[in-house]
Amino acid sequence: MIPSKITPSMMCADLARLPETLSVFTEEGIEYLHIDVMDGHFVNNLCLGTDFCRQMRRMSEIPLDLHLMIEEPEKKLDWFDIQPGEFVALHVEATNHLQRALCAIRERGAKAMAALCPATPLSVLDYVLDDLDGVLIMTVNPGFAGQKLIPATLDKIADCRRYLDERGYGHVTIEVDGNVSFENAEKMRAAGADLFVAGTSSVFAKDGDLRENIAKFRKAIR
Ligand code: S6P
Ligand code: MG
Repeated sequence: MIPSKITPSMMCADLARLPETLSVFTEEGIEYLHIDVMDGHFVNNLCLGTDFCRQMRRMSEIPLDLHLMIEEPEKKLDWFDIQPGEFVALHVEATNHLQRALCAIRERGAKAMAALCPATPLSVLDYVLDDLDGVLIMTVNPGFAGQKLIPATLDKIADCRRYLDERGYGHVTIEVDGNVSFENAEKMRAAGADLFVAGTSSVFAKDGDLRENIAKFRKAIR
């Protein structure tokens, strides 16, 4: 089993307390920072952009985990100054050139990830398995934080782990994103996920302390 890792969703962070939040993340060994980029076309929302990515790289040494919810991402990769070691996920529904786009991410030294909306079948990955470092399974429809888990996506995580293992791609990361609450995270780990997007339903939950939430989340995904 691939070791579990946390990637807090920075669109859920309190920007007024960002330096403090990032110091806690470094001290607690948070592995990635999840950056949601939305263009108002692929999803009905606008969110975080190129300047925010630049700022995050200046403020923290934690590598970025870019989630591009934008149309034709293959034409915009240069905008993001992608760094070696970062994860970059693009939606298979947003490009006609998935294979080429994944290769372009790897050419920059980053890890290429295909993101799938809840209704998108795993078979879209059949002919790009050699070009993938990760699969991002959306467990809500993309666009907004604070939504409810779509229950069928729990089966999809397990199906994805089996699909990868059976084909000899057990090393490929499965990231899960959307209502990854303490309770859901445990089920997602059992289903085979290894990279967990932590948002308003876990690490950034209003009624908890940040460090305590991280400790509780780590326990859930052990
Ligand atoms: C949603 C976005 C996500 C959210 C995250 C929020 O389109 O891709 O990364 O920020 O799901 O977490 P939560 O716990 O509020 O669902
Ligand atoms: Mg996301």
